[in-house]
Amino acid sequence: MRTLVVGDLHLLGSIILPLVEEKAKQEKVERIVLLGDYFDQWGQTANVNLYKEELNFLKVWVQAQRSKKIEVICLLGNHDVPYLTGNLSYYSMQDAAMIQEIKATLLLLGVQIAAKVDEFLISHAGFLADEKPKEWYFTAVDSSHLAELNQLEKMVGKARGGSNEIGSVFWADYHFELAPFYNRNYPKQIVGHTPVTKITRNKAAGYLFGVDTFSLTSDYYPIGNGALLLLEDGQVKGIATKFSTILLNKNLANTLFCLED
Ligand SMILES: [Mn+2]
Repeated sequence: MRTLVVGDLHLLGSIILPLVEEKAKQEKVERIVLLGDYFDQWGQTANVNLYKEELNFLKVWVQAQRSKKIEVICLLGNHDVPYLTGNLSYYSMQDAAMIQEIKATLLLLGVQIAAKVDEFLISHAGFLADEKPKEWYFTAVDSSHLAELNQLEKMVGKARGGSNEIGSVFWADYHFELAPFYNRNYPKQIVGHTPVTKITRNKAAGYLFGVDTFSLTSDYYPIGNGALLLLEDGQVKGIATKFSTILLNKNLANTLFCLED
């Protein structure tokens, strides 16, 4: 089964997901894995309209793919978990009604922590060292998991400014944690979370792929080239998109994240 893996969205789904849809069609993809971090973007946490529009876009888009019999697996990132647990971060938006709407939609979409595809373990940030995914990580989360989700979300390693020795599946840094402390039980992993300029493979760590190619600098310039990862029978291929050109043009024309009332 051909699977497309999509990096962190950060309120850019209305730009990214149509590109994903186009490539999914061209490549005859039957499964799409979203690596999470649907929300939060530099300087936009008070922009309730943006959250509302992007949340709605995500919901409608995922449901449309599923109705076309494309399996869509929605993984959870460190920017999504606070909206489920209510334990908000400084980078979370604060509008109470919107937070409830985000939580309800994430649960409706059936968000989960990890997925296993063709021997690859896929998650937002990755499983480090001797960390093992629990059985429930591969199924949709529900209210009985909130305490454990909160614990995992608080495990931030030193490489990301936290006090833990190493980060959890929501926080592991690709370069400073996941590669040097790579998990010998799960050498084949695909992750987002750490911005990369292109699909990145760490040779020393076996088959460790970083796919966070849509993240932006704080002044909204694309860091990555917007490539997607295609997985077929255990073989990995990069799929180019027009993302970085679109972003650059929107940035230059000053049409990104317009506040409209
Ligand atoms: Mn992210």
